[in-house]
Parts: sequence; structure tokens; C-alpha cells
Amino acid sequence: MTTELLSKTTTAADFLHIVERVPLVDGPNDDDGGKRGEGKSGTETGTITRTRPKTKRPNLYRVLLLNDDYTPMEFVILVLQDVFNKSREEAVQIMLHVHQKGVGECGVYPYEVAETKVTRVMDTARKNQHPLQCVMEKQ
Ligand code: TYC
Repeated sequence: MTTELLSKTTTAADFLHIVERVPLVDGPNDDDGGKRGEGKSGTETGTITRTRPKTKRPNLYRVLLLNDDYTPMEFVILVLQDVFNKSREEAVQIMLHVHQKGVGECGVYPYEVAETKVTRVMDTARKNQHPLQCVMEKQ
């Protein structure tokens, strides 16, 4: 289960830490007029705080490149290196996969990261007048 929670793209910022206030003793008001722990019963009352790191899996999205007949292979390779931080060798492999199969995965990211990558790809494709398409889908 732990390995499932800690995917490659999960960072410490993806975990939500919740502080839960837990009454130590049930019952009447804890106000003892400032004489803490000196109640007539001798029973200490109060509130302790317990931190319980609650792990929350971020919703992950696959970013996909779509094939077309016009975008130069070299342009796709450069996009994969630049936007998705792939090595030249990985980028060539992914580009060829997309070229042959029609679609291929560039990476899996939390929503906002995936969205930014799609926007970067689409912006650079449009500026260079290539029809390259990039989409994201919930994993
Ligand atoms: N099919 C394109 C060509 O032959 C290359 C290409 C690869 C285009 C991947 C888009 O996502 C793509 N020039």
C-alpha cells in the first residue's frame, strides 16, 4: 500500500497534514480558574493536540501526445526534451511510439502540472505553425 501511495511524482507538498484536537477527558468544562491540574478530583483535564499526518493521494493525469502527418519528428523530440525533461534517447523512443501507434504517454502528473505541460506544448506548436496535439486524461 505504501508503494502505491508514493508514486514517482508525489512530493511532500502533496500530503495534507491535519491537526486533530482530541479532548483528553470527556465531561464538564475544563476551566479550573487557572489552577490547571488542581481540580478537586485530582483528575487532570484539558485538551491535547495530536498530529496525524493524513496521506491523500493526488489525482494524477496522463499527458499524451497525438500523432499527425505534418509535425516534424525533430520538433516532437525537442518538445519531449524541453517540456517533459526527457533525455534525447527517451524522447526519440516516445516520438517513434506516437508516430507508429497514434498516441503515446509523455508523463503522469498532478492536475496543475499536467495542465501546464499541455499548455506549453500547444503554445509552442501553434507558434511554430505545427498541428501537434497534446491532451491530458485522468489516470
Ligand atoms: N508523424 C510525424 C511525421 O511523420 C511525426 C510525429 C510524431 C508527429 C509524433 C506528431 O506526436 C507526434 N513527421
